[in-house]
Amino acid sequence: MNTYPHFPQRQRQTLDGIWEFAWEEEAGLDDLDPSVLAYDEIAAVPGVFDTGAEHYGKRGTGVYRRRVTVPHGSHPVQRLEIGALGLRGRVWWDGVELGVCDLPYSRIAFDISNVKAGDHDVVIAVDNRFNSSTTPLFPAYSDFYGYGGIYRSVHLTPLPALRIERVVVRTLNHSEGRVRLTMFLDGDVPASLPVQLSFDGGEVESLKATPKRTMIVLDRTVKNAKPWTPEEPNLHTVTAEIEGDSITERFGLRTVEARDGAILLNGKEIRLRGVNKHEAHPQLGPVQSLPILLDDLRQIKQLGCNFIRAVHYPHAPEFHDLCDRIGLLVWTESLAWGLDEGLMLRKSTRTHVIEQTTQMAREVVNHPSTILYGFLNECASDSEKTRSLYSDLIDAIRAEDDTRLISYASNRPDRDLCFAFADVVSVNLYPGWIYPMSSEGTSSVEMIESCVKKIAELGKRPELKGKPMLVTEIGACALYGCHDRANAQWSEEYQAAYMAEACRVILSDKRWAGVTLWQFCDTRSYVDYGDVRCKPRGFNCAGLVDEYRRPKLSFDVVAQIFMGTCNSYSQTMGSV
Ligand code: ADA
Repeated sequence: MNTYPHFPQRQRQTLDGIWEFAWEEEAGLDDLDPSVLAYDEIAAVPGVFDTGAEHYGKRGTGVYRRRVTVPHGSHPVQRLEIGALGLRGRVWWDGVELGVCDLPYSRIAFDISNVKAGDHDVVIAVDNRFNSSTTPLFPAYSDFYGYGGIYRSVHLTPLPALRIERVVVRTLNHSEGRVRLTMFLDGDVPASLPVQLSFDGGEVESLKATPKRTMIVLDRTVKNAKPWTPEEPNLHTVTAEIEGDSITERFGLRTVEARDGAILLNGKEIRLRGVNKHEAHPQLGPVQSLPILLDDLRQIKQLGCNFIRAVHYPHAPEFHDLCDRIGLLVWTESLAWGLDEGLMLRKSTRTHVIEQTTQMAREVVNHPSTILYGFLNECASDSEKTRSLYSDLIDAIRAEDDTRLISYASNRPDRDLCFAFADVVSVNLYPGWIYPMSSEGTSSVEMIESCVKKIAELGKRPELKGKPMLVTEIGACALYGCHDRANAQWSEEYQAAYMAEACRVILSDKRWAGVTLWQFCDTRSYVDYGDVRCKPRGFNCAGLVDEYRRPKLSFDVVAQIFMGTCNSYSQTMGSV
């Protein structure tokens, strides 16, 4: 599958496949010498080692090694790109260290100079042990599994001496097709240069451009422009060519804004019906197989969703490409789950979360599907001391991209101190299931309405007036195949009733701009860390489908409500 940006002239080699593998249960990443290890196993790349037979559930360091051949006549600067790894990695080229990768789920690239034609050795060591100093964004208590391995593809690309790194396409007017193109050059950038430009593979415009600080900014109108919407996900491409390099970026013409409590897409109010989605599979872990990913998105469409909250880290480029293509709106989020004040105040946390969030915004900027950026899920947003991190993150995103809405999901709405910074107020609520707990004699399902109504009152606060409000998480668990006629907790009937009531209450109240149910599919979580009651089988079982994507009762119930054919559990039961 073609991911964007795409560089038609670059001879990119994929390094995916079977690599040699060494398993080091004791050695830490920082004192590892890859030249003395016994590579007596093999492993798939991309792939994680802790879901497979050999090292299932183990924590330690997996060391991947392979030989790569650089062809004759190749450029001497080669870019080694690792789509993502976790939890922390260290990389060597011909025995020389290239660097460390501290950001799980983020792309990392090393530009290697003076590379000669012939064979070279690449080693990638990955440690999946939790470490609050080196990997503060992934605490051991995170309610999703901290997988170990190489999550996404690895590539080696020769870089031309003068190159186009990316072109940012900003919609100026979606109906007229007016766009602003910002082209970023790198390498030996001259004072002026010829550029060829074309949209949708059509007529080529030749121009002489004068870069300013390695950037070329051009306003253009796309011929036969069609706006992008979830119903009609029309896409366009722009190709820019310079001597020795070219780039194709895909984009959609659409605008998004927040006004009078509503989210507007292309100037029209849109209400979001969605699910939270992790990158997770029992055997593949976070590795995205295209058939499974595509089918996940099809199932989400079948649910009647127009929106996905992609939790709790930056998702794969293929995910964004497919959402653009099939018309699903997206909340794109950086890593940080439930950090307390102490963790948030660490310098490394600040550096890591700002770096990852900035990179995330840069990488999804041309995807029309992403309408919202998020960060710091359920962190300490009720502390005076952490407020600056929220505003700094918002500034960092805006510096990359000021065309999308920014929010974060709070689990402490009544005492949150940072909502005013965000464009959209987002709350995670689990009435009667996690918090607030139900009082004696009240069922959790009965609690939903009063709790959701109470939180909606937040919108009356003067500093939040006019901001759209979202319920970014609400839901309850069910064990696939567990049934009970009295709707006992953990049964599919209980979950279906809970989800249906949540949808009914939120969607019938115009104060909410939408809802994302927790969650699309069951996902592996920690297996032994406190709170075992919530994690039978070591899974978060709140999925509308289980981990193999088998629909639970709640799937059809939610689909009927989201499609507008029913609005309560009892109505849906007549036809399920
Ligand atoms: C939180 C969190 C989710 C999930 C959920 C749950 O709200 O944001 O990632 O852990 O709770 O099911 O407990």
